[in-house]
Amino acid sequence: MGPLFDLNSRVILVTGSGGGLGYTMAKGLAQAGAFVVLNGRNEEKLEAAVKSLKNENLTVVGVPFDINDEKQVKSSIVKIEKDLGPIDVLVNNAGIQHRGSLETIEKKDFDKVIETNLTGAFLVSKHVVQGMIKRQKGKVINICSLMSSLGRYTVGPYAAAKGGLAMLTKAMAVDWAQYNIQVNGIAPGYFITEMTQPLADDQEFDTWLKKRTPANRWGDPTELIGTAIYLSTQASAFVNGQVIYVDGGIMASI
Ligand code: GCO
Repeated sequence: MGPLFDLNSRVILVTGSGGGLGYTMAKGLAQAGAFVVLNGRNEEKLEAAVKSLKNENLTVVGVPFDINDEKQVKSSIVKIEKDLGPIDVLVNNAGIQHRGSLETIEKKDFDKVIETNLTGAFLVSKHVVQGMIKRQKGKVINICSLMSSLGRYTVGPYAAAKGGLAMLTKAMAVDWAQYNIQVNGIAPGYFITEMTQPLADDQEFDTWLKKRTPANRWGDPTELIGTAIYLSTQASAFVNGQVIYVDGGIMASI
């Protein structure tokens, strides 16, 4: 890959990587040479994910913690850095979806989406960045969404959270660039995962989405790996506060 894209001996923490896009990005970063720490709340699911990557001789470990529990976040990061060394790259991927038109959404459900998709990224970043500031070096990648810029009927709480995450990405970039820490975002368009499978199974939605997407198709989760590698390496040393839309052209089109 050459020094620009070198990930060998880098420690990368990917939150919410027991499945979905997080798992695929964790696998791709490990295949590119990184030591990847997978995370998730569901220990069984996390264990299975780690086992499957270890079966491919990838250098990974699993550290279960809830990104919404600051005590767990703090103690887990201390343990990771004690056992494995400094976290060079943090990928804030953990997120949930809760669909429903806003006038029907319960406050507790709205709060949960904001807490997990936005506040969780702040909490994990706040504790990982302490070491990055000391080392004057680090990378943070926030997994935003097409919904960071566009709404879709019944996706209000998620759009509010992901819109906030895009702005938090800029705010983090501004606060931490002085310490040689680059903070950027990846905004996936539509990829088939557990979260979107119900949409892909809906013939009407599937037809609409393919027409709405200039590339006329759903994305393959592995198509996010290249951007994740770029934003994790020296290649993006002077890139700060950018959100890269990996969406088959949706954001470019009316
Ligand atoms: C939905 C989907 C989207 C995708 C993705 C698109 O209901 O429209 O869940 O929110 O998950 O974030 O970028």
